[in-house]
Formats: sequence, C-alpha cells, structure tokens
Amino acid sequence: MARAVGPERRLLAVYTGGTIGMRSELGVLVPGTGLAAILRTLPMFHDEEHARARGLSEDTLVLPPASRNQRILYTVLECQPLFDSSDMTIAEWVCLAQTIKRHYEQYHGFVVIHGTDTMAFAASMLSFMLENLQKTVILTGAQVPIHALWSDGRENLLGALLMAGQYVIPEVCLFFQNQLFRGNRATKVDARRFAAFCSPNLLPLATVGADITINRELVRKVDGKAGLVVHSSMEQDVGLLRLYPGIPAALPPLKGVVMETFGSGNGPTKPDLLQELRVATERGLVIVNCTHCLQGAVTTDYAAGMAMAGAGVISGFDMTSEAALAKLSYVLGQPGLSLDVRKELLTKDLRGEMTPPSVEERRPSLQGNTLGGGVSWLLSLSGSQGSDLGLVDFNGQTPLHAAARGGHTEAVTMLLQRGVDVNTRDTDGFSPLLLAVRGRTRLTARPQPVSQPRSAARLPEAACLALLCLSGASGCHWVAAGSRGLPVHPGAGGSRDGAVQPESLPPTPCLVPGDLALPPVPSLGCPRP
Ligand code: ASN
Repeated sequence: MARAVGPERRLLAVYTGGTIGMRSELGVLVPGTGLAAILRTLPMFHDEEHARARGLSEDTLVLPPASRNQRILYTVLECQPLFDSSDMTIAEWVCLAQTIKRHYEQYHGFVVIHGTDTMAFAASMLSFMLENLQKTVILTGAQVPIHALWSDGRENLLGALLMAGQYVIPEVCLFFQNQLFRGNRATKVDARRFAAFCSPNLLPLATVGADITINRELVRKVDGKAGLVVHSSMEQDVGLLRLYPGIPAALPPLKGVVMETFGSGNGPTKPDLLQELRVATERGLVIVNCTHCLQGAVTTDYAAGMAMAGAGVISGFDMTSEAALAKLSYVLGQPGLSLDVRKELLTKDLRGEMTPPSVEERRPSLQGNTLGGGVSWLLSLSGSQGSDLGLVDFNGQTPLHAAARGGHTEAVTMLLQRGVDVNTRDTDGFSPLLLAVRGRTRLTARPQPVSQPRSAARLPEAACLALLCLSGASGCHWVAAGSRGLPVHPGAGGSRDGAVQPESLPPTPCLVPGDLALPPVPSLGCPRP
C-alpha cells in the first residue's frame, strides 16, 4: 500500500447499474442511464471551472481538490445495458474484468459502480479473475439513488473515488459507509440500512472518518514485476447449496422450498427462470422468498423483486431462512387446508417469526392473495385450546370480516363451519356478509378481461355465496340482487362439509341488504380485494 503521488490521478469509473443510478418506473426501481450527467451537476463530483481551465475533454470529470497538489480526474464508462445487479452473472463480471484489463495502462485506478445485491459476489469473482493486480479496484453503490435528497450514494461514490485516487491498494475492494473492505471478505448483511456490508472475518482495509486509517499490515503485497492476468475461463456451472437438517441424499419432489434471494428479495429477471418458477408455483410447489441478508425484508421495491412475486413466490418478509423452513414444514403439514389457505398462512406472522408490513407499508403486489390479519390470528389460535374465533380487533372485526372482505372462500367456509357469527357488526356497522357482497359489487362493476384467471375473478363471489349458503342468511332483511344491478348467480349444489366450489353452489341468488346503502369500505386493517 502506498500513498499515490503525482499532480493528477486518473480513474475509470465503470457504471454497471444498481440503485445508485436508478429511477422509479411504475412504482418500482429500474436501472437509469446518464449517471455522468448527474455527477457533472453536483459540485462535490465535478469542478467545472478547473475542467475548463485545464481544457479537459467532455467525458472527463474532475473532483474538487482533496489535497493541495493533487487532482482526481475520472471518466464514467456506462455499460449497456445497465443492470439491477440481481441480473448480473459470471459472464458480465468476466466482461468487467476484461474492461479493466483493456484500460489498465490508461488509468491509475478503477471504481466499479455496481448494485449492492450481488456486489459481494462481483467483488469476489473479480478478485479471482484479476491476478497480479497492481492498481486499486473499488466496487461501490448505494441503497438509495444518488439524486434523492437523502442518499448514501454520494458519500459512497466520493469515498471510493478518493480512496482509489489517493492510495494504491492493489486489491479488489468494496467501499461502503466509510469502510473499505477486501472484496472477497465482504457480505451484504442489510437490505435497507446504509451500513449494508460487513466483513465478518477480516477487519476493514481502511476506515474513513475525519482521518483515513489504513490497516497497512492487512493490505496484500504484490510482486511489482508481474503483469495483470485476467482469468476469463470461469466455470459457470457452479452452485451454492445450503444444507438443512434432514436433507436427503437424493432430493424427492419437494412440496415447499425456501429460496434465498438478494437484498430486498430480488432475483434474476431471466424469463426462463421466472417461467420455471411460475410453472412450479402453478403446479403447487410453495416457494418462500427470504433475503440472504441478515437484516432487512423482502419487498417489491424493485422490478427484480416484483418479478419474484409475479412468479407466485411468496414473500417471507423478514423471516430467517431457518424460520421459513420450519414454517413451511408446519403449514404444509397441517391436514385439510387448501393450497390457498396454506399460502395465506405463510404470509402471516404465526409465532412472532416475522414482521409483515402494515397496511400502509404494503405496496400493490402481484401476489394479491392475502387474507387480513384476522385470519392469521384465527389460524394461529385455532390449533390451540382456548381459541375464540369470535374475538374482535380494535375495529370490532372478527376474522370472518377479513376473510369475507378479501373474498377468501375457504377461510370463510371454515369460519362459518366453526360457528363464527355472520351478523357481527364492526364499529362501522359492517357485517362479514355485507363486506363480501360489497367485494363482489366492486368486482362485477368492472368487467374482468377474459384472460383473468377464473379463480381470481370468482373469489369474492364465491365467498359471498359461501356466506349465504352456510349462514342461511337468517335474521336479515334481504332483497334480490337485481334491484341493485347485481347478476343472479346461476350455480347449483353445495356442501356444508367441504370448501365451497363456485361451480357447485346452490341456486341462491346473490343478494344485497335492502335496507343499507353501500357506504365506502372503511379501513379494515387488511388488504383490499
Ligand atoms: N437491487 C439493487 C441492485 O443490486 C440494490 C441496490 O443496488 N441497492 O442493483
């Protein structure tokens, strides 16, 4: 390790994508172009006056002086396409290594701007690909886009440029939140906090505060005469297998799988992978998404996370993989539940094992198959003695309100069979039946596209009918649906014992309460259907 000398230090900043340059599109974060243009407008990243006086070319940016007699000049090389790093593979990292090799003689050091989700993989890969490295290579990125008011991107990128410009640390490093780690010792531990990385088994190579402290004895020594070798022939057919208790020698067809994903639950958006996941989940395989980070939760903030939800993968929120495996085993082992109810159970906190997002925090998700909190609460109780299915929450709602409102037929059926009162009014005066009818009204008001899966389109109706069939709708004054423009359901048949199938319902017309105008649905503490 040496302090870099010379009046000008030239760096190449290779921008591969990641949150640092992302923008929001349709409510999810996607890679954004034009990072150099943004940096040019930020005085901490570019001294235009100096650039003009010095006659620097258009593509060269220059930092304000960090020391009296040294300037750091840098060029941003923007990759095409840009990636959410969840989509990076060994092939992209080989290209990155070759890019560094191609520009090796022109620059004093290299900064790689990369998404955080797979940054530790990238840094590790590069450390093996780049042999006899004599120059500093630093990967960095951000948890929040650089153009946001409160972003870690500015500090991280500036720190990486300063470290690569001022010091010769001949290693592949990762700079995040004022710490310079050896790249192949770092791991992403937090999906949200700015201190996203740690190096559990090696102290940082450097720490930046008011002063920069370099752990000199940790920095690897180099053979000054050897030239850089890039190892491009990396085997791609390698995998990562986490053992779990009871793993069999040959994997049987599984019913449930915990999938460890990157950061906030992101994964590759390769169509073939997503298609396989979709086919598997549609066949009935239950896949729970857990982040490999120690802290943070699975969200649908990124397009790469939304894709997982779209493939039918269930969010494990902030569950550990250990808890998710145990929960899968428990939920799939319960007799007599439908697949939908099992999936709903997995999204609920049953034993304090996870923190599902509050209603306000919930983003519209492609999963759209969530019961209200009341049902998980019910189901967590239903196996134990002393459960009271008629308990209400602070809105005066029973689990049946949540199930009816969400149109979850099986849950409605089960609750009614266990005697939960269909006429209990919540604090806004709604009974479960009214909520189910209302759900159906809203659905039928908007014609569903023909391609809409039948089950999704029919659930509220089925729940409504289940309520009517199983409760007998006694004690209320009802008028036929026709008066409110609701179609009459033509089904036939039904059962008190099993789940009600939309096809096998009795010829009960779908009814609405005649003496009630339908007020707006109040906030129920559960997601809207
Ligand atoms: N999903 C992003 C990425 O890895 C996460 C980030 O950069 N903070 O590209």
